[in-house]
Amino acid sequence: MPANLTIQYKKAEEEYRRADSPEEELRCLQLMLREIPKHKGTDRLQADLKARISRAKKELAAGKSRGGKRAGLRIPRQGAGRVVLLGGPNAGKSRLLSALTNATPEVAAYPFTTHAPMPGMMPHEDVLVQLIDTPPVTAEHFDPATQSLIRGADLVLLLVDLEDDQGPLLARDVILRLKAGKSRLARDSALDSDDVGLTWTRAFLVFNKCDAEAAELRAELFRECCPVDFDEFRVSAETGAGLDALKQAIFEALDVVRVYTKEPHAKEPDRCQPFTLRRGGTVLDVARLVHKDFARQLKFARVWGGKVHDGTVVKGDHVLEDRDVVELHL
Ligand SMILES: Nc1nc2c(ncn2[C@@H]2O[C@H](COP(=O)(O)OP(=O)(O)O)[C@@H](O)[C@H]2O)c(=O)[nH]1
Ligand SMILES: [Mg+2]
Repeated sequence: MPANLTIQYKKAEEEYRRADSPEEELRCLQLMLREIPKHKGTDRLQADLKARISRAKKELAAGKSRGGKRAGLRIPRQGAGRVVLLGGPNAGKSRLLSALTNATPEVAAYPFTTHAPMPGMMPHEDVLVQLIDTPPVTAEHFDPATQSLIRGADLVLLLVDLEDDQGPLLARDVILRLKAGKSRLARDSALDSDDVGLTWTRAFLVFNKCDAEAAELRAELFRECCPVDFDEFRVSAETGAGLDALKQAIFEALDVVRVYTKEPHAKEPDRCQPFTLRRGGTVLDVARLVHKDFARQLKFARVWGGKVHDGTVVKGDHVLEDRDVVELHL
C-alpha cells in the first residue's frame, strides 16, 4: 500500500535532514510522527519513527549527563547552504577546501590525513557558502559522521582523482559504499516516500587534478566503470583551473534568493549582509531570520525589487525575489 505522505510530513522530514542538534532532531522526529498519515500503509514507518524517537531521547539524555560535550561534534550550519566534499583517499578534498575557502586543512600526498570533518566558508558574490571537508570514504571506512553530513547537505561534491590510475576506482568505491547505506547521492535531492530514512542528496561529479598527465583517460575510465548522471566539472584545486565555474554552479544549485532588509525611515538598506532564503521563501521567512519574535509581530512589509513597484505594501505570505529589499513593520 502506498504511504501517501502529506506535504506537511515531507516538510518535517526535510527539516529533520537539516537538523544540526540532537534537540532539533528530536523535535522534527516528533513532528514527523504527528504528521504521518495513520493507516496500514504507514505501520512500518510509524514503528520506525517511534524507535528513532526513543533513540534520540536516549542520545540526548546521555549527552546531557556528559555535560553536553557531544554538542561539540556537530558543525553548526552557516551561510547560504552546506556543501560536503567527498571522495577516496588523496582525491584532493582538503586541497579544494583550502583553494575555495579561508580554511587551512592539512594537505598531504599520503592517504588518511584528514580524520575529522572540517568546515570553511566560501565567498561568492555577497554571500558565504559552507563547505565541509571529510575523511576519505573507502570500501572499509565510512565514518557515521560523514553519513549524517551527506544526509543534511544541500549538495555533495564527489571528487575523482585524475592523477592516479586508482583514482577512478576509489571514486567508484565511494558510490558503492553509499549505495549500501541510506544516505545516497543522486542528480537531484529527494526523500524516498516508502523507505523512511532513505535520502538522496544532490551531487556534482568533480574531476580533480585535470592538470595531470593523461587526466582525460582516467575520466573516461571512471565513466565506464561507474556511470552516473550527475553534473560534471573538471577542475584543478592546485592550479585553480575550472574553480570559478564550479563556484558559480554551487551557488546556483543552492537555489537561494538574497534579501536585504531596511529599517523604516532609513534611506538605504543594509547591503553588506543579505539574508538568504530558499527560492519560494516569503516575507515571514525573512522576519523569522531577523528575530524569532518578528514573524509573530509582523503587521505588513514594504518591498522594493524587480517584480514590484517601489515600496509596495505586502503581507507575510508574499514570495520574495533575488535581491529584493524588505522593510518590516511590526
Ligand atoms: N597535480 C595536482 N595535485 C593535486 C591537486 N589537488 C590536490 N593535489 C595533491 O594531491 C594530494 C592529496 O591532496 P589532499 O587534498 O590532501 O587529498 P584528500 O585526501 O582528498 O584530502 C596532495 O599532495 C595535493 O597537493 C590538483 O588539482 N592537481
Ligand atoms: Mg584530506
